[in-house]
Amino acid sequence: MEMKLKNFLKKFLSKFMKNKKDIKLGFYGPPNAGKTSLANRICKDFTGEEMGSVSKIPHETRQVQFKEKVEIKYKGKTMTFKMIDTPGITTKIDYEEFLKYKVKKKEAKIRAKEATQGIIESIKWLDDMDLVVVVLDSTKNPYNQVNITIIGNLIARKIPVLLIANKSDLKTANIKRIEEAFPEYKVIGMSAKYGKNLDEFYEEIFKMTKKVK
Ligand SMILES: Nc1nc2c(ncn2[C@@H]2O[C@H](COP(=O)(O)OP(=O)(O)OP(=O)(O)O)[C@@H](O)[C@H]2O)c(=O)[nH]1
Ligand SMILES: [Mg+2]
Repeated sequence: MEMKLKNFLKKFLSKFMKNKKDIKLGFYGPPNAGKTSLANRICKDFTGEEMGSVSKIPHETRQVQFKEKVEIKYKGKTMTFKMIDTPGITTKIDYEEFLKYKVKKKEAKIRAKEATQGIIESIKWLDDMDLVVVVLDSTKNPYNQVNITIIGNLIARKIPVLLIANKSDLKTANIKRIEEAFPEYKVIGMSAKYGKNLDEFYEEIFKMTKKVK
């Protein structure tokens, strides 16, 4: 009985005294995995607006982007999030990589510099997140230093993590490989591009909000 009363008071206070701010939901991961595509889909569904631009050229997002007051409705419940889309994290940025995409040398050098700054910003903001969605490209081997470092950092900071095995629509997608690389974490196979499995995504995000400290 005492426990029930305690829980009730906690809920009551957080609801009516506004002592709980919007949940900060971050999208993290390597470049080109589909972070912005996923964030856009959610934003568009609930606000009608997009979050940022998407491109096949890596490091399209080079600055942390915010979207405040995104009210997500799922199964009769509504929760308000502040969404944060971040620049892709990688260990090496070489301006020559951009030349392959027909970006001019001068522009490529600027992009490489901005992308490097973007990674620093992404990492700086990590501590501020309440929940983090790590978006991975499921056609790629997930077991690398960057992914392990991002996930390890989140765990050390006690920030709940959800892994997205994105691009499940592609033939070479391998969701199982991600599950096996990170067996301790929940993995959802989805396609941000085609909006596949969004329901499972919302279900899990709502569940995770209960773990927010
Ligand atoms: N086939 C397929 N392509 C996808 C999917 N999600 C994203 N893409 C494509 O992957 C590319 C990168 O998508 P973005 O959303 O820009 O990826 P990002 O993780 O934000 O990339 P950075 O901003 O560079 O870190 C684009 O060409 C997208 O159209 C998906 O589910 N399936
Ligand atoms: Mg992006």
